[in-house]
Amino acid sequence: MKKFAVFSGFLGSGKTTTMMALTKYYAAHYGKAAMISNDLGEGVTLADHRLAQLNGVNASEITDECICFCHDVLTRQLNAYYDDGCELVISDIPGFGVGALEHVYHGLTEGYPGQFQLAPFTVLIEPCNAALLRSGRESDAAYILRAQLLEADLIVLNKCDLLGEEELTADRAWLVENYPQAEVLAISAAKGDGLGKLAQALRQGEASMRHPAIDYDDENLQNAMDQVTEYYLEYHARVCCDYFDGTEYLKDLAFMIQAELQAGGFEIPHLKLLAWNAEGDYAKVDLQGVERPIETERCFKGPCTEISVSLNANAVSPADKLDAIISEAVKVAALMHRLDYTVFKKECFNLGE
Ligand SMILES: Nc1nc2c(ncn2[C@@H]2O[C@H](COP(=O)(O)OP(=O)(O)OP(=O)(O)O)[C@@H](O)[C@H]2O)c(=O)[nH]1
Ligand SMILES: [Mg+2]
Repeated sequence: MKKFAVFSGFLGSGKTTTMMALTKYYAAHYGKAAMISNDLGEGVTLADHRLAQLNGVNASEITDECICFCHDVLTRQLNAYYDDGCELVISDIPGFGVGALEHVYHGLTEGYPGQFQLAPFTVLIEPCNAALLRSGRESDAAYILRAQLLEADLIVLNKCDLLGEEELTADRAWLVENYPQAEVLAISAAKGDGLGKLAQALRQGEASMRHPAIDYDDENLQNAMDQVTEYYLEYHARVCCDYFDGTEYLKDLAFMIQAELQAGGFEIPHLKLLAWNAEGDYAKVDLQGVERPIETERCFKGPCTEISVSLNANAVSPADKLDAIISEAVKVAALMHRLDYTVFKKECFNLGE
């Protein structure tokens, strides 16, 4: 079996967490599987890919370009995995993902007929965004979420550990009623709930290869993309004396970025802060909105003397403002924790360009 699945979904819906959990689950229950992290940063190692590596997942990355437009690179990576005995490969998609059904699934079918079996086109959604859609409130985010779900053969309601039984039933029923073309599954990637059903759906199901009625040139979509800045920063930090708490350092950094973005009236759909040391221990802190709490996915097991840091963000903010806010926060957090740091890579660009 040479199965390929694209995981689409809004920033922070849990694509990377689900791909990591599913790749491991699949390997434990069926056979070899692999995941690809895809994002637009040029010459960077994506935080998502580094996280997958730190978790021991069979993983690779495609950077610089969306897999929508580099089928040669994608097919080379897929074939290398299948030659290595993989049965299932999953990739996510950069930005908002809208259009991936057309560009990736239809593009591969036309350009490489019969080479790959395409799994149901999968779209993840998290509970707060299901609630946004159910509320009927209009926004750029609501527009994008609806466009994503229209492409879905399989809708995965993730983070169900955050929902009570009643809310879960209501969200699921709403998705089934409004997106009748798709199968709906509820999972918690973080807790590992529902992975068996998801693995089965990808193994046994097939892509419908529909052409949903989405206007990909719609100005709502272009407007939304024009407002988003992508940010990639990689640096190494070393404490000047003694040791420091690497997890608290990441939380302080996230807190300062959050406060400054909020003060400026900006929004941050997803900020990822990943730090690791030479022993392979790591910490991960996420922020998914100026008004949401900072989440600590994992802490360092002990004190640190030096760490490598990968910061990736998508923010609704002009590029120069975001750069100024993050650069200042990194400087102040270093002073607070008595760190010397060296930046290796910084990239900051508008998603709509
Ligand atoms: N409570 C809970 N949190 C989750 C779950 N899955 C993911 N998360 C958290 O949600 C945040 C975002 O998860 P990611 O997997 O990074 O989301 P993503 O879709 O890959 O995000 P982008 O790469 O920005 O598009 C992280 O803090 C995860 O730990 C889940 O099942 N339950
Ligand atoms: Mg991700």
